[in-house]
Amino acid sequence: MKYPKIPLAQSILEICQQKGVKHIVISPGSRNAPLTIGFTNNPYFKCYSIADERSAAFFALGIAQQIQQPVVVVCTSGSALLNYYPAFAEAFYSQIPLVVLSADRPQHKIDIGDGQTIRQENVFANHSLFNVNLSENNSLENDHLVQMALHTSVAQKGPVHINVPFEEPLYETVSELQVHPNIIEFTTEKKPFEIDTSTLAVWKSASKKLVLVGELFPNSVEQHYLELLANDPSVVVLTEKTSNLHHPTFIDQIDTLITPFDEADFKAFQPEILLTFGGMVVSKRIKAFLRKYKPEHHWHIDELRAYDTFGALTNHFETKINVFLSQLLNEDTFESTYKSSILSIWNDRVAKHKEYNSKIPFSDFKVFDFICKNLPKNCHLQVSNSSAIRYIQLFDVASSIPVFCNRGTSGIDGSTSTAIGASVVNKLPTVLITGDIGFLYDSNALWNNYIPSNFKIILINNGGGGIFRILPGHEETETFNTYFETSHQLNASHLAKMYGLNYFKATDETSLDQQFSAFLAQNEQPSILEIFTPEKVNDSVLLEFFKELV
Ligand SMILES: Cc1ncc(C[n+]2csc(CCOP(=O)(O)OP(=O)(O)O)c2C)c(N)n1
Repeated sequence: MKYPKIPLAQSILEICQQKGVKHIVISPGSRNAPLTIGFTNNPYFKCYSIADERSAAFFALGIAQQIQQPVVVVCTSGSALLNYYPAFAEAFYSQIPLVVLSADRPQHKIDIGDGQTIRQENVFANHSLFNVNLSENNSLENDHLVQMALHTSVAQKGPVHINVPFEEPLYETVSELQVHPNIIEFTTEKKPFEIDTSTLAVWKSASKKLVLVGELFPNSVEQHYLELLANDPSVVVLTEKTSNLHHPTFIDQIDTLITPFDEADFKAFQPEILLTFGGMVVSKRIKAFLRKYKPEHHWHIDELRAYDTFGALTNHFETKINVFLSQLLNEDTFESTYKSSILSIWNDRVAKHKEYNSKIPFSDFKVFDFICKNLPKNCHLQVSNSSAIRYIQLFDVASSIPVFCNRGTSGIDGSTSTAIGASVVNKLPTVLITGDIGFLYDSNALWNNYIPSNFKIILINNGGGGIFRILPGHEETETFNTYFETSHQLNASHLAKMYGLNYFKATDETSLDQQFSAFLAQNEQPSILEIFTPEKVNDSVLLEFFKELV
């Protein structure tokens, strides 16, 4: 086998292999040549070449999101590294183990006028769980730090940065490994958890308990506990599409339920206990409600972090969700009308929703209704920001379909790259639903040789950032069109042609119906279905929906 001659590079490669890191996403450059040569010459590693570092990092994020194991991105020195930042921040807030390996010049060559050189050390410090600045010579300390970084990305769930100085010559190789890093076995201490009797007493005595679930990996909670929650008349469970948690009595369309609420409804809905788990919550309305009508107790369950999202956090239970629920829940039920009264409102909303769907014109709303009804049951869904993920919340999605979205920072800068990364390691075919601005923003995602032939993009082209028409403050002015909506006449047909993707197009219900089945049936090449919706109709259809729910 061929190894890079530089011992520091050899050590890093050895450690990655011994620690089971498999997926390596490499962007081109010279300074990183020792790592690139090493990774690509070892068949143990699955290497990907992606030129655009912003896309490369989101692609890696998509892989790591699915396998929940560290994925390494490797780049050269200079601004290349800074292009990792959007995905790095997303990994931080979405708790995804992304490992950045950046090649650098030795420190004495920084800020002396050398080319392609910037201050790389600790450049992601604000969002990094662990920063390592290796020294040029191979050492025990370097080995230790690299392993600490990999370990931290898993144990603390998030991104880490390893900066590696290399001096020229960079391309020389040897046939024998010269280093044998000392591999450390990290033992993660499992903190025993025991629920205290006062918590149990509070839970038992409360008649209004609201469970709100944020972003969660599928199958994170045992079905038995979901049943116990579902059977308790004092418990209402609110989920989102990204919660990936399902039960017929859980309400998964939060905004549909609460948008029409008046003061009295909100007061009646105000919980005594708010129990939360999972990551980011999409619904702005539930946040506004709980910030105003604060629960007496807000308990959050997470082994690592608890955000005080509603300004009401009283307890952070640092344990696994299943462990906590196993100690909290039992077959006892309590007398309460909390759930039944909410479910009766909910059933009414469902009926009104159905009625509304049947009478509206072709629009984003109608299109999302169609897509959610017609998605294949055995796919994996990736959704972009921002109105796409909000629309999806308003419809039923089959429980067999896992849903993911970059909600850590809610960026529009990497949804397509993330979806492609996820599709590469996913057993299920991946479908991305995206808006036009997000799609155009990340069009370099398609500059990628690894897109599976059954990967599909549903692109909803409403001529700009449709979200801004929905948000308060929308006025039909030139300033709005130019600076908020960024209105345009572009379409994806040329990009599809350039990147060798099948292209389908729909402009109304009939063509959508016809094109959708053709789009799904075709698996020889990745495909785009671009659906053109009327820019100026979409917002009124959505706003009217909320009005007609009452
Ligand atoms: C990197 C980044 N820049 C800007 C924003 C602000 N932003 C949120 S949504 C959006 C427009 C999205 O438009 P599009 O992708 O067409 O989706 P639509 O809202 O029309 O569904 C923008 C610019 C962001 N979230 N991320």
